[in-house]
Amino acid sequence: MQRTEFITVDTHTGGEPTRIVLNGIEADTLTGETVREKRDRFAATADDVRKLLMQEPRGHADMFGAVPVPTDRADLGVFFMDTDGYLNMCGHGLIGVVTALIEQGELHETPELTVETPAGLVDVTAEIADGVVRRVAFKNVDSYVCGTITVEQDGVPVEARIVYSGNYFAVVDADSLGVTLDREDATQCIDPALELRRAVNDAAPEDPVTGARVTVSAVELTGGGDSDRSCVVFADGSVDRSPCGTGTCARLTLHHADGDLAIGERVEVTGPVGSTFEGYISETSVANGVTVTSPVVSGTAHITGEHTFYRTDDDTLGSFTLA
Ligand code: PYC
Repeated sequence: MQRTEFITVDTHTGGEPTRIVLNGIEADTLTGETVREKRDRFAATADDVRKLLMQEPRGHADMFGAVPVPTDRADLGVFFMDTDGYLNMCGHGLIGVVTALIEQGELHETPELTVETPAGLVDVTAEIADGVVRRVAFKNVDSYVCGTITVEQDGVPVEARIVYSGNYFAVVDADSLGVTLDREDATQCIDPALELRRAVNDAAPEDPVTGARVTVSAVELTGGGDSDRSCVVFADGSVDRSPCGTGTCARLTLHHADGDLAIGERVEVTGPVGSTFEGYISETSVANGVTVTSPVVSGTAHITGEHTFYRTDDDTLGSFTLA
């Protein structure tokens, strides 16, 4: 019997998992100049490894992962994956990766670092005390509102605001999809959110900064009266247990565009299990006539365990999801 091993350290950030792959990936599946190129090479040649570590029986329907990679452009490179594919940027994942790598001694203990993601360079600040990372803040890539789109859902018009914040989000009021943001209703958000994402992507909105066709990867349901509650649905129906890092950036960018959030003003966003991220807009600029924000979001992650996963050649079942 032949056995391949994959070593991971797992974290949760406000309840949302990140399985961080430390060892086992073949170097020739990670070639490329940029982290985006390395991710694309991995996706083309080793997607079975993503499925092995994200899907059942080693993962589960809401598993999330990150692969740290070397880079000359920053202190660290990292790309992100889920049960369905890959995201260009992930806030909860980045907080998890930085926390785990510093606490495990894999990354030099430093309060300031730059991380290259497929979406671009992200500045990270870690609060460290006695070798424990208490909080991680990241200044995201440029974020901006792409526009508003109205789609029909069950014969009713639903308004979605499209925002780029490292990933494209459709931000929608939970009421308009007929769901609540109560914790016990979180899974009821999945189907209406996926239907909305399909409808928005069929309408193919255009990115006002790059001119590219937008593909929304995540739907952020908002609401909750006075507090900023959120529930983010992504991949093929994963619900982010955390308030979602890039989703929080989308939220801040919308608040700023609506004149509800001044530069430097802080907002706390609460996710489906009650965990919170804090964020603010640090500065703005203009690109192609569009106001672009630099959102900063912070949160806390914890290591949940270390794993050595096996792939043996006599185990022919393969990886699967039961959605
Ligand atoms: O934290 O940015 C985030 C994220 C995206 C998808 C899941 N989490």
